[in-house]
Amino acid sequence: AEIVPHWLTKQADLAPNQTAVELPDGTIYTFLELHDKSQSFARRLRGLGVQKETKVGILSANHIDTVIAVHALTYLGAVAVMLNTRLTEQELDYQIHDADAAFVLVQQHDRELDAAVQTFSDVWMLPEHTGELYTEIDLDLNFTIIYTSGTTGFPKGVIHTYGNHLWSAIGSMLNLGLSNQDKWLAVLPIFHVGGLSILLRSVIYGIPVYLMEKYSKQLVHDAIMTKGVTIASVVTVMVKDLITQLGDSTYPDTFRCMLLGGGPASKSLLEQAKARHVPVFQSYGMTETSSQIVTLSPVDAMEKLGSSGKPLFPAQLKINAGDHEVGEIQVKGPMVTKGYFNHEQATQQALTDGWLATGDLGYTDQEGFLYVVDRRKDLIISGGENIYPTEIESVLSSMEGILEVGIVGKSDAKWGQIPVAFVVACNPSVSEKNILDFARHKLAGYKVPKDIYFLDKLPRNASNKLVRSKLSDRLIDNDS
Ligand code: S0N
Ligand code: AMP
Ligand code: MG
Ligand code: MG
Ligand code: MG
Repeated sequence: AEIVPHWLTKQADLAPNQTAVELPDGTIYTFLELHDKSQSFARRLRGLGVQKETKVGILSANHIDTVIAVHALTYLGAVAVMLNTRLTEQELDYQIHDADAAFVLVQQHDRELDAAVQTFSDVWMLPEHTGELYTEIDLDLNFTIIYTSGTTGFPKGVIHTYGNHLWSAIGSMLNLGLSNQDKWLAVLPIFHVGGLSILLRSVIYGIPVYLMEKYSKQLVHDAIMTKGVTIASVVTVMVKDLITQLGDSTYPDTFRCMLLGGGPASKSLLEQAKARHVPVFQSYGMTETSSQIVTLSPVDAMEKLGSSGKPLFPAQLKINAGDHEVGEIQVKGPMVTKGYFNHEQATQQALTDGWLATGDLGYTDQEGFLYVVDRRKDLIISGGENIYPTEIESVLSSMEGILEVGIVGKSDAKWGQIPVAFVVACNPSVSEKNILDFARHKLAGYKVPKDIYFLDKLPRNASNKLVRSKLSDRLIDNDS
């Protein structure tokens, strides 16, 4: 096994007085303080039976305690199951049980979960238990599990080892560079890998994170203008907002990178950003690749608008098609997951000799730059959140009075895409309102269909498979 010194302990030694986390209210935690608090939290968690490989759910916004909890688990060799706060209780229960989480850490008791729950303050009240804490990190050990929905309709837990996260952080740095002035804005939720990876880069590089709990374009704008932020990770909807907010001003020169990921961005948005001197770096990545795996470099960012760039230093990319033709994007590298938790078959389907079949379609140009042209099968991305049609279809089909359902994405000026439903009802009393009430109880808000169209039957092919493209065509007809 590959062993490195514990990364937070190492930073607490190398740069004890350097800021590790800065909050908008001005509170600062140095690496030494973060180390001390994380170790203290770990000793309290031990009283709850947390030990090597214990799975602990974390369901929380970007709060300092969330950061401490993630690092605390590393001192016990435990696994953090990062849970999306936008999900319903039913959706959360599924993930919590699938991941076999011993309990869930939350900020407040505001959800009725079918699981043991501990608030951060509950844990802070527990006594510290003695015993060894990890002084080293085994890079092959599992560290985090993050759920991502699959084409089958059920989310699967992507496992990240410490090595996955370390190599991801190294790959990012070898591309973007590192300055001792760097400060990375974390407004993306920590429960997705895009947010989580910022925390890990912070301890691996020894740079501060500017941690924001709630997104607003005004607050993010102000942070970039006045708080010395040099890099910010964002999704497309935020870029749109921020360009509007920027108006005729320009960001400080020290703001060197707006790292854009989590989904596509239109050429026109990228052009607007370029015209406003906003240093947008498009990237391509996914939960399975522990964040970006293909990113434009600073040198190419302005010249290769629309491209997601080249595979990062420790990664490879291949497309099974003729030269420069569109095919499925395959990636390989030490940041790629070893698989899905307890889903051996799905793991085997996704990974072949270390190559991850992403399901996304793209091509590379003459110089090897990647252009992503279409997403993995039927995936809808709304504001950086993924929505799988099958998941919504199976939930709505279970409603009484509904015979069948087809879900497709509709383009939306704000969110990029939104889900809409085509419903075949077998009971005339089923209304749009009934369906939405039902959906809101079972599905995260962003998954609830924004429009419902009633049909007599759904378009199916000869083998009786739903043909969603025909539903999408109807949307275009309806709009025009
Ligand atoms: C865009 C965000 C911040 C919007 O949330 P906001 O404004 O806080 O909403 P609320 O005030 O909570 O709710 C208001 C209403 O809006 C609805 N709503 C909220 N979000 C969405 C949404 N996404 N789609 C549709 N509707 C939404 C609420 O439901 C509410 O409506 P009502 O009242 O009717 O309920 C928020 O959505 C957000 O944080 N999005 C980003 C999520 C994210 O992190 N995605 C990235 C996931 N991918 C990865 O992590 C891998 C790629 C990656 O690593 C990466 C990604 C980006 C940048 C860098 C990297 C990297 O490689 O490092
Ligand atoms: P997630 O695992 O939730 O982060 O979702 C990752 C998915 O987002 C990828 O498989 C792609 O379908 C999509 N995606 C990520 N980056 C891009 C990009 N640059 N262009 C288009 N789609 C993207
Ligand atoms: Mg996902
Ligand atoms: Mg908001
Ligand atoms: Mg996504």
